[in-house]
Amino acid sequence: MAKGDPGVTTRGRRAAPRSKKAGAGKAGDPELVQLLTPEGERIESVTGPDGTEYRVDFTDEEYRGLYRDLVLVRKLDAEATALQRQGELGIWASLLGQEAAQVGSGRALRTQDMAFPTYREHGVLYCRGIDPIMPLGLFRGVDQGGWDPNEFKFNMYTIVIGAQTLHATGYAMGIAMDGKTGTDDGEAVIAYFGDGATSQGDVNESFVWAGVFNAPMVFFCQNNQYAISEPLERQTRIPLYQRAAGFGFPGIRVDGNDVLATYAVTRQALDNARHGQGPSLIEAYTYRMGAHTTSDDPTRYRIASEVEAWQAKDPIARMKAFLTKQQLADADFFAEVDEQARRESVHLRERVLAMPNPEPTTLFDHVYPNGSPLVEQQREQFSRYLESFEGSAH
Ligand SMILES: Cc1ncc(C[n+]2csc(CCOP(=O)(O)OP(=O)(O)O)c2C)c(N)n1
Ligand SMILES: [Mg+2]
Repeated sequence: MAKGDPGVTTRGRRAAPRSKKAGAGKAGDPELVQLLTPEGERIESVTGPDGTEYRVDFTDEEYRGLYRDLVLVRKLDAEATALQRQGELGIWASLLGQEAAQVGSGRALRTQDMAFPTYREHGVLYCRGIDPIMPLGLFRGVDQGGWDPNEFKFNMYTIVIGAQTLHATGYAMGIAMDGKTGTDDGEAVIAYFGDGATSQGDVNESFVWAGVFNAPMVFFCQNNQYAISEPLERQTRIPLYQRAAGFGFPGIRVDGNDVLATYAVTRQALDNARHGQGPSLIEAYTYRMGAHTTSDDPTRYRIASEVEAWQAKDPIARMKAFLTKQQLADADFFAEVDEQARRESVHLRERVLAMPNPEPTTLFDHVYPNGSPLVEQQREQFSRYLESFEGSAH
């Protein structure tokens, strides 16, 4: 699917509802924006609580493109998990189950929008056009994160929970001060974080700053129900999207396993931000199907029936069911996508195994753009330490 030019119609925040096909989440939760049910049925449009009408208007090719994205990011992610299991990566944080939340929001970004990820946003990274090998270099420990955030408008992965929301808010305030908002071509910023991160001071502080300075921000929370082993009920007594009201900006919950609804809601929030209407919070309601990371064993803290219930809401299965029912794709198409995914994952594996080990002192490169005497001192110390092993068997 062409980046930045998706055939979507989402109507303005105050637009009167037209053909009201469903209030937010007719199919189940009354608070959830959904355009594609788990069975693959299309809901034509959904009217949000403030009267915004959410709908998408993709071409057949674009619907198929979204499906391709979902399958590819899942396959590449599975390959990374396998590589970690074989000792080729130090750790991996899988996106399994969260493909629609990431592809829907990632494709909703316009070229000029800036994204601030956590450590799990491999699907958004893919949508930004970054080579998927980049995060594998990071988790293999041979790279410090190899992409240029300014070139791809996608910042470095952030492991410190919630910290990137402050970076994003500062960046958003900066672009507003530079006069880069207020038009159709204006810029907007999106910050990704998890349900657990909503308990962090940093996230709440960024809500305050974004709210009072009307920053062009979209806070995109992937509520995957867990923060490692801590379930959602240990983070909040109210639905997370309702937190936004206390900070003075709108919040909305979308079915994060529905790529169409996630796209529509994110595109609308970004457009509101770029037009100077300030921040909003999106809670993408989803589920982490795998472990927190490859260092975690989720069978210790959650039951199999819960995982099975979410399997029935799988984001890829529902898109496949939709394409099949609407005769937008046939068996040949699905086989061709699977084959592409297989080829790309083999290619990824080959390239990871061929990644060279870096010179150990490159650790000290790029700490500061213009260097620093203290870092140089540390580099020399470390070099002497390495030299002390020369000639020994270790
Ligand atoms: C400031 C900080 N505290 C603790 C950690 C350890 N930690 C890593 S991931 C994680 C849970 C995050 O959960 P959530 O925000 O829901 O994101 P998810 O991993 O589920 O995507 C924690 C506590 C950390 N990385 N940073
Ligand atoms: Mg979580």
